[in-house]
Amino acid sequence: MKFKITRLPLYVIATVLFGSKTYLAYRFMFTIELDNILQEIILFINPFISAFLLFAISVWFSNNEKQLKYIRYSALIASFIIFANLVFYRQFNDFITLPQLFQGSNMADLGSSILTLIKGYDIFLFTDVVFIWILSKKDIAARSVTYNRRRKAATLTLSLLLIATNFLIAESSRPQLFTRGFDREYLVRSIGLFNYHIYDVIAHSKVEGRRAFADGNELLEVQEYIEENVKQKMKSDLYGAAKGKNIIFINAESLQQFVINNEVNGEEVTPFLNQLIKDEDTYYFDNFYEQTGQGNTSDSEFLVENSLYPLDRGAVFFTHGGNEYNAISEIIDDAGYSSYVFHSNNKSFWNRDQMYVSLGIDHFFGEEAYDVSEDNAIGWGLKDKPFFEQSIPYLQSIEQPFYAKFITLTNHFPFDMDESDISLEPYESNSDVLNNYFPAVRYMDEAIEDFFIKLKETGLYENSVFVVMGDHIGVSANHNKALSMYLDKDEITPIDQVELQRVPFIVHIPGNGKGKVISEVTGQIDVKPTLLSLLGIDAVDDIQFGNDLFADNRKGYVALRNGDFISKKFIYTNGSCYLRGTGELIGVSEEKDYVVSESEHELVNACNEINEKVTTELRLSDDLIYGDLFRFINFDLTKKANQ
Ligand code: GP9
Ligand code: MN
Repeated sequence: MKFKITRLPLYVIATVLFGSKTYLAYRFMFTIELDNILQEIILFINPFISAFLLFAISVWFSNNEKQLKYIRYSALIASFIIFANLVFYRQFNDFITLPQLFQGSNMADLGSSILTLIKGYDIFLFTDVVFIWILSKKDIAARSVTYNRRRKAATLTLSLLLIATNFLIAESSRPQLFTRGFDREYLVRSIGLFNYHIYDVIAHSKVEGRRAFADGNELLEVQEYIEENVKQKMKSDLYGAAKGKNIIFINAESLQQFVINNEVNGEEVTPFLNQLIKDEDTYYFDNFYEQTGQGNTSDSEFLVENSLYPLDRGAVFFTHGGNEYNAISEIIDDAGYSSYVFHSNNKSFWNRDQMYVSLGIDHFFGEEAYDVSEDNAIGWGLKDKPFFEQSIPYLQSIEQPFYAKFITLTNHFPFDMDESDISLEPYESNSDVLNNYFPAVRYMDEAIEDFFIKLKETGLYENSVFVVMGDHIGVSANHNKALSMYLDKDEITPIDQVELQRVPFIVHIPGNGKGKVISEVTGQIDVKPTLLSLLGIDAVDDIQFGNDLFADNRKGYVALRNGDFISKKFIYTNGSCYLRGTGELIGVSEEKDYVVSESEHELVNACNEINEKVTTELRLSDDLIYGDLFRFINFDLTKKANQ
């Protein structure tokens, strides 16, 4: 019998078309990294296997028309899922998770950003659908199949066997793949987008179940771990240095450390912050890491307020916005502090309105507190200069002492600026995102400077302590080529990638006079205990994972949300451990599978030891959140008992 395309049933044609399309999308539209030939192969086969599973179901429809209808609609819906993931990926460099789907308000608020994330050539994702659609309408008899029970069962068995093979190769190429859910790119690369989504749905239902089954007994392990591994015995010299003073916390949107003391076109990017850092009243941490996950700004807020890790999936502000917490605002309440957040964006963005109540924040000055017009807004809201300016009267009117957090917004992806606000020429490279990042950062720098000037005029300056912190990276790995050019490097190595996660952390204490640059490895998890110590507040029974940055006996490492970590000696990333400083790879890894010497063996052990702690710490923090375990502790009682 001669092979004739006209004889092929639609479910087979659809498998080939949709499979090829999906492969091309993975390969050329997403920037999925492929390290070896096995990964190339697995990425190539999984789209066809998933497509076969999807379309082969159609043979069970005995009505031929319904069979074809199922194929065309499933092709359309599945294509849309790829498209939605692609748009999301361009923004977050990650794939959609189920909790994120419930962040509909965020998606809607993306506004101008979302348009920049959709490209004309995305239409390619629907070309196969058009073909499938036309074929499904033409020759119904030729395109549909009428199988007997045995053939139906055989088709199903074949698709399940293919999937099982796919899963087996995936699991053997990276053991524990299915237990380490945070490695989403690896999951998609190995089992495909659709199977990943199924995996995600199952994982999410488990999360819901965990809260229902938690009974508080899990707290014991957490408390023991903290007692042994986190708690510092000594107080710092700066303990109480801000007692009774206001705290003015500036959450600087997308501010990365590499712009500090750096130049573009021969001009400083952040002249004000550079000068602030040099000030004798300023402590500047230049090895301070952001530890956020998918929740971006909200994750950085979560870290700061609770000194707990954000979740590995979704934004904890959304998924666990109704939990009990023991946040800064709740603790300092007893010392007579009230707490406020200023941020000129929709109040429900990141579910802040709900989460701030859970965190014990007294008042949230959101968008409606500001006079926002076409002239003074860009991107998602009010520009930073009018934002700070309009915040001053509020700040003057609230009762002191206060803890006030200001969340800036202008320096946000895609870093669009009005011509009149640009005072630093953009960089020149193949990435507009990086190019425009610099003038946007400069604008924020100027806005913060103006804010300081105004605060000095109002007299609030002397009686306040200032913190400036970058919330998370602004320029993602998608712009590495341009970044390497700017940073004068041949390429961005895995170590560079980790180091790019550094953000500025600045503590300015007017009148202190002992400021300096502190280069210890530190991170956002450490902010809460540091602030409490500055205020001279003991939260002895607090359950948290950070250290006072000014005191000794710190943990000595910073865990990133994906399980990577940085310690004095090591940088651990992508499953490999490197010596910090030299960048030398140590121990067994995918790239190097032998141990050279006795001393290297010791290093491997030391690195493994930290790795174990990091894994435990992230797990315990997740347990606290998933089980909503704080509901089993009455911190007021423990506080009283300690008085
Ligand atoms: C939105 C602002 C920026 O209100 O916090 O959000 P991001 O995308 O950086 O999380
Ligand atoms: Mn942000």
